[in-house]
Amino acid sequence: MSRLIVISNRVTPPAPEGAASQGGLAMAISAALREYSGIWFGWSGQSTPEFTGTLNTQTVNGVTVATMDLEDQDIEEYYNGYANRTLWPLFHYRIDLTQYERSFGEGYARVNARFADMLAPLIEPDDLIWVQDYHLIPLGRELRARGLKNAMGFFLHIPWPARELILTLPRHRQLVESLFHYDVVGFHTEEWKNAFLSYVLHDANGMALSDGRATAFGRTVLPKAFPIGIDAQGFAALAAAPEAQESYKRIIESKARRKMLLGVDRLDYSKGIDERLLAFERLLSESPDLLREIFLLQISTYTRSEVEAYQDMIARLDALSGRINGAYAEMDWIPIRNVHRLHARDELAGIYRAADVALVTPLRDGMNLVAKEFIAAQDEADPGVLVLSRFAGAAAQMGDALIVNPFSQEDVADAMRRALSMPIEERRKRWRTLMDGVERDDVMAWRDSFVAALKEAHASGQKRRPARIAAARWDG
Ligand code: ADQ
Repeated sequence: MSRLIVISNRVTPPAPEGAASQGGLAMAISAALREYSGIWFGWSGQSTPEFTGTLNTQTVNGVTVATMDLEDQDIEEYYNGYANRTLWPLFHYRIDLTQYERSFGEGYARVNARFADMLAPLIEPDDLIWVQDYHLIPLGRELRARGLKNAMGFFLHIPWPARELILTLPRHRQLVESLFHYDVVGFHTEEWKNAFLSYVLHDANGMALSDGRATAFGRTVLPKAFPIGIDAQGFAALAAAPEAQESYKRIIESKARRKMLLGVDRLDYSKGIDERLLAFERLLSESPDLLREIFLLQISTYTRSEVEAYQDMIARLDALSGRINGAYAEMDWIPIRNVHRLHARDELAGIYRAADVALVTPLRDGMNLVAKEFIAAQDEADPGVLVLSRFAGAAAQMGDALIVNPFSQEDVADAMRRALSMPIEERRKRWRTLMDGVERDDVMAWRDSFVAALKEAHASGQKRRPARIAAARWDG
């Protein structure tokens, strides 16, 4: 069997069960690699004043991880710069927050070339190469320029934006052209894939072929939707295990028979946390009968602390929840529990299980794994209700959730009201359909369908590539 080489910006070795949680992407990659021999390659998360070019290799829980440190300037220009100040906000429709700086583009190109230099010697001809996410779009092109002819796929974990937005990016053509050096480019949904195709057809003079592939820039690629999932059975078992019982019991006791609405997010402007709190405030103001009967547990963890757009988010969230609590709290009831703690997986599973309603209301999200984890953690005899944004990729698969427009406080408040009073039969029926989908389209299915498409596209495509690939410029 071919080895699977997974490359992502950050490599976080698989955590032992129950340890502090990894992010969504890390969870998915650990699960994907567990059954394949191969390597997980990427940045260690550490920095050095100068780039050392040293590779650290270790095997953790059956997964071989190879990491390198980056230098301080790389982190500033590539990670905090092009990745998180340019591409992340742009791809999440926040051009007001998007920064376009030439030095960011140069750093992005330099780090992708470093990844290719360090990775290329580890690759064997039969290896399947699977590059993850927006940090590494040009990596395939860099590897091809170093002579690699392997099957090579790319998966984008965030939305692909509308073409009107991506046209604001200097050197957008170059970014898209890079994707045509892969055999397969994966997206979470048809919507993101179609947005990519729209650029290819209208702005790159490309064509969509009848077999699903697209041509442009003299090359052919297969763009395809592969919705990511979770380890559904593993997570469901975790939620029912004794370790999860502890957090479950703590919540049940502290609920004092009140109903709990739950939000769990990385603290990010794309997740719509402020808007959710405002919708909750609206619910309190419109439904006096619910006062003292409900509360919102909002768990949000701080990330990307070096990027300005994130720095005032905690203060804003604390001020907003403080204001709402000040207006509505009584001596023995607080409407919002505002928590910034990172929870262990089992603890989190117990919290999901104890919730009556989950509020997953991002303004824009590639998929959103919290929605799937919440469903997997429920007790089937008494399941909670999922309120889900139509702008999360997950909405394309989870139509039995209460689908809302997160920009409308009225819409979200109405959905909260409906969720809180939903009869048990309807809750069970909706949950069953959602759980069937979460189990069927799990992370193993995601991995297997991507790898199968990659093998097939590579075998049938065997691309004609020019012998020499011209050097790319990213300083525009
Ligand atoms: P993220 O933006 O990180 O992922 P998401 O898919 O919701 O978003 O994953 C978050 C993960 O972090 C979940 O597994 C969740 O359990 C965990 N988490 C969040 N807060 C936590 C806390 N306080 N304690 C413990 N764990 C916590 C990106 C994209 C998404 C896409 C994923 C996977 O932005 O759209 O779904 O990649 O492709």
